[in-house]
Amino acid sequence: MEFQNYIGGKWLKGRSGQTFDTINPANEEVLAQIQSADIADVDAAVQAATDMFKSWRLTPAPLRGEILFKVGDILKQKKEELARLLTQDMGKVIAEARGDVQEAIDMAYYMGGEGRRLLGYTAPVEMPNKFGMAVRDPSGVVGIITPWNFPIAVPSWKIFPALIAGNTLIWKPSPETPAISATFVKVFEEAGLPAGVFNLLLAPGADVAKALVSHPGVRVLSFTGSTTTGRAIAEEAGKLNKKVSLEMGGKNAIIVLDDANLELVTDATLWAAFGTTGQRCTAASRLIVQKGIAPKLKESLLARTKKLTLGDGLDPKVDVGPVINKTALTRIHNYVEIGKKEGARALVGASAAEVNGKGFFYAPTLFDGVRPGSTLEREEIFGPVLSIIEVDSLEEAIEVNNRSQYGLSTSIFTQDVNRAFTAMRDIFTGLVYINHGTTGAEIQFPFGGVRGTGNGHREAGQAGLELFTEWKSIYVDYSGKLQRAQIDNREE
Ligand code: UN1
Repeated sequence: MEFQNYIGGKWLKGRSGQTFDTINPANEEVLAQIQSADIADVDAAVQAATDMFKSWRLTPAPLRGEILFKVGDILKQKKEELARLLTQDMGKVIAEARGDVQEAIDMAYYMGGEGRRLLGYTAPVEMPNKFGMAVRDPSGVVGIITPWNFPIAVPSWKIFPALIAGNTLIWKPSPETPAISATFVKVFEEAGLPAGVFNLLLAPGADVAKALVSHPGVRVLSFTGSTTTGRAIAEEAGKLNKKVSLEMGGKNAIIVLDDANLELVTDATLWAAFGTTGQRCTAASRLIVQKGIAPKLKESLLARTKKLTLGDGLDPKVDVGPVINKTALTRIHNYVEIGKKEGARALVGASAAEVNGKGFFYAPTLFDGVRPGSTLEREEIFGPVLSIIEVDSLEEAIEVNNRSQYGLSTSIFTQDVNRAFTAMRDIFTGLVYINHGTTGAEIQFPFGGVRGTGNGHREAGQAGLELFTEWKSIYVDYSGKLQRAQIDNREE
């Protein structure tokens, strides 16, 4: 297979003349060859998006919505095909890959419906014979930079609201998942999205993304990825006065109180910690457990973790797929070694795993005796490693949770409604779950985090429109005379 860049409605070899490969992490075989874009392609893509903005912005939003509905329909038809390619491109198990595609289908229809809403508002004004309203304008040309862990779902949170609001865009997906990214773009082409509205650049390394970030023609940037990259983007974007949304690291916790349902907690924890091989922004990597239930919970988690089947995600019997690449394998193992040195005890896992002698597999790992403040407790590992931290009370659990430099998702298990509501009030993260693990956000609610996780923006839901629209307040004075706001029409 070969994939190319999509600029101004044409599939093109990159101007760099170079190619790179995408590897299936389950068997290390080359899945596809990719034509690599370079900086000149960034200029061409921004030019195409800029030219097309003039007419796309004026296309009535309900008609833009109809194209998005069509995208949703095609995604639905091709769900299985896309899911299989997604699994081969990045490794997640097939059931999760279907979920990844489903999230895009949900978003296509949700934002398609926004074509007949995109609500602004009117409000009373203080002068007679005057009218006031606030409407949403598109922001302009948008640059979208996304990671490999949700190669369809996460881009969808950005692409669909950007398009429905009348923006044009350039998408630079992760070089780890170019095959599924290009295949996704083909769906928009098939749905009849006009040429130049949606442009795709595929490239390894940071040059193309950097050129996109600093390009004067790009007004808005939406980024999901590492904290280091996100901060660098924000600095550059700040200098250029761009609007930028960042969605970065997490160190999500599941809090378990003594009265929790043990079986439910075990199911939910395994899913949140080891689903997607721990490579979710929302993955649970800390288990903050009240001391009374800790021995039983450890026992049940240990027994169930040992039973997890690792392997190629296309095999429906497999629970845990590979991690994305060799570098990830090494990084995860380094963290495990640091954890041991800092005195935590590995109950299971703690090494790379052997699966047919191929692929990048790491054994799901449980660490006991993890101290608040230690490396395992603080840093995002982005792999199948769960750290167990024991606490005495709900208050202590919340304190440990909120001390994290990140603040994306926290869940709590308790059957006591008073404690559940206390937790809802006092947990400071963008997502809070009661009696469910840390993952599983639905697209109609805002997604994002506080502290080091983000920079105050939210994706998805109605909140997801904010980045891609500019409020325009319009006043119409039909009195035929000068009426000064705050001054005229007053008694004093
Ligand atoms: C991510 O964690 O990287 O909430 C995105 C979930 C998915 C999306 C997760 N709907 O787990």
